[in-house]
Amino acid sequence: MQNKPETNKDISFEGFKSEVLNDYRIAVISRQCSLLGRREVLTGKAKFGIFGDGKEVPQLAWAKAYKDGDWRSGYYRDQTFMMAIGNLTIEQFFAGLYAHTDIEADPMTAGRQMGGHFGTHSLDEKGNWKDLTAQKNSSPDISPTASQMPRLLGLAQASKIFRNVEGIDTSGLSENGNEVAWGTIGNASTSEGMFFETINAGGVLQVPMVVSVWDDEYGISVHAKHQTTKESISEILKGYQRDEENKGYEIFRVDGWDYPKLIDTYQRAGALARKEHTPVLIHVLELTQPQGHSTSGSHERYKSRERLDWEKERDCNAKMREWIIANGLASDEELSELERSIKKQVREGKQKAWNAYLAPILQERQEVMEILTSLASVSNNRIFIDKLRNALARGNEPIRKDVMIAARKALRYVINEESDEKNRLQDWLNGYFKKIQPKYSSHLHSESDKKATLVKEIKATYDADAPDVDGRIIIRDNFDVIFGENPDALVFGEDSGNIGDVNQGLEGLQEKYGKLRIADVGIREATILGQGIGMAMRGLRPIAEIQYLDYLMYALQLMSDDLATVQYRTLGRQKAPLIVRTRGHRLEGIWHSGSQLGGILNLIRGINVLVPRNMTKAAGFYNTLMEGDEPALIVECLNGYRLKEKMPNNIGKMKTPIGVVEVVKEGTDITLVSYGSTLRLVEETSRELLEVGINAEVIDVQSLLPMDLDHDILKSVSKTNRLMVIDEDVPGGASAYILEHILNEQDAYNLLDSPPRTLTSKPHRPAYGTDGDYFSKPSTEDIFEAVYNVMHEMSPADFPKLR
Ligand SMILES: Cc1ncc(C[n+]2csc(CCOP(=O)(O)OP(=O)(O)O)c2C)c(N)n1
Ligand SMILES: [Mg+2]
Repeated sequence: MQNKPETNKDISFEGFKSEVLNDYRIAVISRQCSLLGRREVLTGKAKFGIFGDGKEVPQLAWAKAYKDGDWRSGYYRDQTFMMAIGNLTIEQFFAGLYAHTDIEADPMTAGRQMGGHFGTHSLDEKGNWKDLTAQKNSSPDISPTASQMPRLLGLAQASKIFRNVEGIDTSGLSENGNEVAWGTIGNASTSEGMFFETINAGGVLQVPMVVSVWDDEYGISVHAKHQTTKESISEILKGYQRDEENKGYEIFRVDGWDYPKLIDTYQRAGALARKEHTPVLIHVLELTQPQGHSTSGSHERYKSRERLDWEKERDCNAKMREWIIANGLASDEELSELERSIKKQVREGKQKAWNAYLAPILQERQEVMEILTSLASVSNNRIFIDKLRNALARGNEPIRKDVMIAARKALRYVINEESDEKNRLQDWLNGYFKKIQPKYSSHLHSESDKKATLVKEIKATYDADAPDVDGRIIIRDNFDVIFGENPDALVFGEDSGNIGDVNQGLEGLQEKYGKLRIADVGIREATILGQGIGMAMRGLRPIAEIQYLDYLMYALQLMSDDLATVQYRTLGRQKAPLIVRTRGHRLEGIWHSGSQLGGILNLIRGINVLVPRNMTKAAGFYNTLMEGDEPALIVECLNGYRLKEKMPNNIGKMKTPIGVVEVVKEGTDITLVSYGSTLRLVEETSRELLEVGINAEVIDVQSLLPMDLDHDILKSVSKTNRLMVIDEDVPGGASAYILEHILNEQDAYNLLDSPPRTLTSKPHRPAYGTDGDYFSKPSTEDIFEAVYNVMHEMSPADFPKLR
């Protein structure tokens, strides 16, 4: 057996043969799923299909090198791999395609993501860790191409931390850091900046990651000549190849149809990464797309006849079939028989998945039809209700939307009627929303008993002679306690290690806790974020530091697309309780005083956004988050590190509650709502306002997401009947977000005696220098005059025009 893969040397011929045939079986099942999957979309049963056809064989080889405890971060072509590691059945494949909302039927995403987005369960339904070392793990896929790369870096780095940091309880999480993180990416997606950023960072960090590039020469219709210099990613990454003098990558090139060589390559890559923590790149060439890119179009439109013929000839499954016959492992007839039986198996699996998907909806439809029948019998609008009922009855394959349309529209025909049947319909609808809406909306935040908002407040306490210290001392000493008490906690960012961050909030901690836990990293915000996501998914407690809020923009796409959706897109079966630490608000100039919170808030629903006004509050937030299981962004006040605060005597213990506001000054005339650095100005102004007889109540929001769960702002407005929201974001930014919450969520409108106002910065970026700041952002004079004007409008006699 000339071509027999080396790694299988010690198994018998029969054993080898059956392993090969089993692989071929999986390849054919996967292909058949792709073929039928496309048909399901074209006949309207599923909405969209993107499949793994043409990429089957390398994934079989990869699966052989994949061990329990390993992690995947890949993309939509990986169905064969998921099947080969035993994590995707035929029924589950189709359940995902149909958007079956039952997590048992579609364990990948409970119908929330289109098919082809894979993942495994790290948590049980209560949010407790499963034994990750006893299962094959996959992080949950997302659609933006290359966004799987930064997370891959973190998944791999976790192994390095588990292997090299003392004192971490690794049970159920790691076996001495032996786990490899395997990434996959399409050839075209390597054009993304995040790919290159991750490759560079992986080489610097020397972490066990193996990146496979599935190269089919295309990215939808765009050929490699428009994507990649020299049309070859391994060619241009040659400089990363390690040698005697320098660490780097091991780079392999292998054809995607060459089964024995693929097995050999993946075994070598896995061993290298696992043992030495050397990163590896495998460029898998000559792959194809038998059905084109996705169900959205046909590749005949943009591929030449020659290319299409070439793809037919290079089809990896066909090549594997030839190889099996040429090596005497099975005959043509035997394989044909196998293929026939698989076709039947896939057809049956598909039908089972469809029936299971449809069954609850048919039941729900039945309920509505019965209610509508009886409603029609007592209604004056019988004809119209019957019409709705009959339309609903007609379809063989109803969806929930059809059921809802009939039920909700029917209600309109009985607006002016009273009957038991109408009550029944109303009850049914209300009950239905209660039951069904969570299938589409639950788990934006954790629903476990470690939910961040469940962590109880512990106020900072003080000795009678508590000294005033710089704010940064409080944050530093608090981090000291966090790292002392939590061996699994670590922080990394630009300048975070050696000098202990640009404001010395981590001063001296690297010496104490080591370079792996208090780490300097390159200037690469997206992969700093990715490191955090990956490590948090594996059970560590990372704090990713982004030097300034202004530069969060580089990481924001991943916060939005990946971090914020982890719980949601897995129905709570994975989590990434990453803390993103940054500093912002007032300093100097366009890119060092940003406060772009409106944009941030609206992009990262699912992440807690915390804006403490001082370092004691900030420290308390870190302590709260360490006890919870949710991700968060903490924006410290950039101008607060040198301001004096009293030193609490319960550093490391105090906890700032999440979703709770604080009334920092009581008053009766108007409620002023603010946060962060601006809050200090509002507080200052509120004292000046007293001098002209205006007694304002000042509220620190401090937690923007979630916000004021107890509706304390409403309580304040019910007393003052006037409201102003003040911040340093642009008009329509975070102030509008806060106002919307107070008006819609808290229903404050009826309590107001004056129009609610916002006071914000100018719509442009803040100009440089003290005067630049003064004319760009709200000053105490601006706040004073704006509040005064509200009082003037209310009573010009008591408050004559100021200017
Ligand atoms: C950031 C981003 N841009 C565009 C898309 C739309 N899109 C989806 S797949 C794809 C092509 C990817 O090609 P390649 O990486 O070679 O993977 P292949 O599908 O060929 O396996 C594009 C442009 C996307 N999903 N994400
Ligand atoms: Mg491609």
